[in-house]
Amino acid sequence: MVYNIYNEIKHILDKFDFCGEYVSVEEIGAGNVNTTYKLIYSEGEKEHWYILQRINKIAFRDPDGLMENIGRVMEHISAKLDKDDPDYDRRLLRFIKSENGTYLFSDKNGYYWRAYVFVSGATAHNYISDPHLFYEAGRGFGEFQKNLADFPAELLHETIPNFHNTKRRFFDFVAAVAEDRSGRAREAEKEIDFIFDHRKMMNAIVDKLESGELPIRVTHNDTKLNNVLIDDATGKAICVIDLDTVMPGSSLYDYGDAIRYGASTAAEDERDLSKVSIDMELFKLFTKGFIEETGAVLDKNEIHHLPLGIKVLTCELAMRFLTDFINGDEYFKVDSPHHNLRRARAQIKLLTEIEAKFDEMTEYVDSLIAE
Ligand code: GN1
Ligand code: MG
Repeated sequence: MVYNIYNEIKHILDKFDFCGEYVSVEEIGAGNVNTTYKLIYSEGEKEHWYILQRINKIAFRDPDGLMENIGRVMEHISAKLDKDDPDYDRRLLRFIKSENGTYLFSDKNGYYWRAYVFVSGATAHNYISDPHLFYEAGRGFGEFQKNLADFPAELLHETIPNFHNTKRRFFDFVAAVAEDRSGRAREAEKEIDFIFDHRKMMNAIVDKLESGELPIRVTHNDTKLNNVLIDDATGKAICVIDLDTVMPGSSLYDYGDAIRYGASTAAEDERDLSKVSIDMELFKLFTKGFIEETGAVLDKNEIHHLPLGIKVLTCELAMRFLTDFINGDEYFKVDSPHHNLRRARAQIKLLTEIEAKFDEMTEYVDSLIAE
């Protein structure tokens, strides 16, 4: 098995400036879009660990712009960190140069690759083993938001145009249903109706951004639990990763997507819908960590509306999974032909639970707004 993976990537390895001799490769990560490998190299007694990633070319059409964004964001964040902190290096993504002098290599098949130093002694958790982890995730993503509060948004490329533009995504969804190119729409009639019924709610953030009620901020836009590394020794958030979608957006997106994924009582693709609900303790822990970090940079009305982000992002993801199911699984990695439909159903159930707790969530968030 290791042998096969090696064969898949061996033509890439000598394109990057890794230290020492190749030892091993392992595919890692639970990413639904890019493909990620962990590499081990050795130099005498010393081991060097790296991450190598193949960027999904359907999702990301402008890898150069994407890497330029990450470079700028890293530079901005590094200026805010304490250079004397022994963990300074572990708080940043350190990319490895490729043979062409940039941080990207494009192979014969048009795939783009990049590599960076593996952040040692830290874990990207897919599930919450200890509730405190989610408080730290809130702090980690909150700190990221805070550090970018003064970043000039106009410097960023839009790596996936209209990424959280639910109005545009709704049109894509309607077009997919109308075309029904894989003949799957009739299997998902109930779910399709649910999305139509939630259209107005789903547009609420875009409406508020358009009217100026909510400010545009530089946001991460993909704040799943496994996109913040937690230090194994201290249990503290150390580094936010997966920066491909850092773009102008809303703080509600980052907050909402993190709770959608992390405070759910079941996996994103759970089959048994009776297990899918929202864990209010986890919701509170993340919220506390997030507002502790961002309380001084977000405005009060924005904080008050944070729970709207949970509803909108859960609905958006239900719609994205459903669209991809109807289109024949073009975008997300799937384990079977019904995987995207299963994901959509789990998100719909989750949204129903979130709607039932919405007032309680808003009350809690309001209780944390500083006077
Ligand atoms: C994708 O690859 P990953 O798992 O970090 C997706 C997110 C979705 C998520 C759902 C660029 O993120 O938007 O919320 O799957 N990323 C992109 O699991 O589309
Ligand atoms: Mg990821």
